[in-house]
Amino acid sequence: MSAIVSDAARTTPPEVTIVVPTYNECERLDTLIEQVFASCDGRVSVEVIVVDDNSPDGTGAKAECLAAGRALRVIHRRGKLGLGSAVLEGFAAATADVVGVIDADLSHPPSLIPTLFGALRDRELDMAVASRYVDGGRSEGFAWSRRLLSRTACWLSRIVTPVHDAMSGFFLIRRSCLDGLRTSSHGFKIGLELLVRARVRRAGEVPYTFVGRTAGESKMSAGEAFIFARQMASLVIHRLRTAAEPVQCVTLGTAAAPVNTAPVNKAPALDEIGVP
Ligand SMILES: Nc1nc2c(ncn2[C@@H]2O[C@H](COP(=O)(O)OP(=O)(O)OP(=O)(O)O)[C@@H](O)[C@H]2O)c(=O)[nH]1
Ligand SMILES: [Mg+2]
Repeated sequence: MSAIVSDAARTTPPEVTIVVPTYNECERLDTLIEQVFASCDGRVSVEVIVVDDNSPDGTGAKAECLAAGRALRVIHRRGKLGLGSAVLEGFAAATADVVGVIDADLSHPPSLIPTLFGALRDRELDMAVASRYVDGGRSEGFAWSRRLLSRTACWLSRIVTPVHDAMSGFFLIRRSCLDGLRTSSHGFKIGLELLVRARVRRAGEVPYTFVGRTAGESKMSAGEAFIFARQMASLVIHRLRTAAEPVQCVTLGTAAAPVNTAPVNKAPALDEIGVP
């Protein structure tokens, strides 16, 4: 691994490690990091690992500043090596038994992290996915063309997984499910990859409101559609070749899901979303 890891000293492992992959996310990173720690405070112990691909806008240096006095580490990679590999590299450096990922652009509400963690723990899930496409979930500020692409990709992904929002980039997974994982994915859809190739037997979807990026530039390109098509073909072949049990999927709750404009400590209680 070519990473340089700073500030690794911890004694008690946290309950969850949140990986934040970044490429040119200088504008929103401080808000995101504040919200992650504020949302988890007193509810779930968290460490954050920022995996930055030598962002030209100085995101890596900014992340180092934000690490001072916090359970936050930064992995600096030599260049833009891709979202999927950034997430896996962050997972490999994690110290918690539960690992997760959240985008740096505030499209995902950090206030949902304790809810996802509670669902994973209390419902004995292997993976808890924040979902736009179950009751109570929605998207805001997302161009219709992107919505169509996302919906189509999710529809296609039902060939290999029962999860409704397999394109979600916001999820938690037990680290033990990653044992022996073999993947060559360098594409965007690492959640889908894990749903099919990792040892996930029971997944749960928790509704939330996705908010389209309001700062910085998208890293999504036309090339990603091609990479997705290749990824899907490979996953279908994998499914046909392996006799793995299909993933069971449960949908948790239908109550109004949080948006990231909500006050950071006002995450819904587990019983509000149907987690006993
Ligand atoms: N380390 C790393 N992070 C990346 C890379 N590509 C994207 N990211 C990060 O991954 C997250 C998701 O990327 P986005 O550009 O938001 O992709 P998206 O959510 O599909 O599309 P938009 O929100 O419209 O931009 C963001 O935090 C990005 O900064 C990469 O090659 N390396
Ligand atoms: Mg985004």
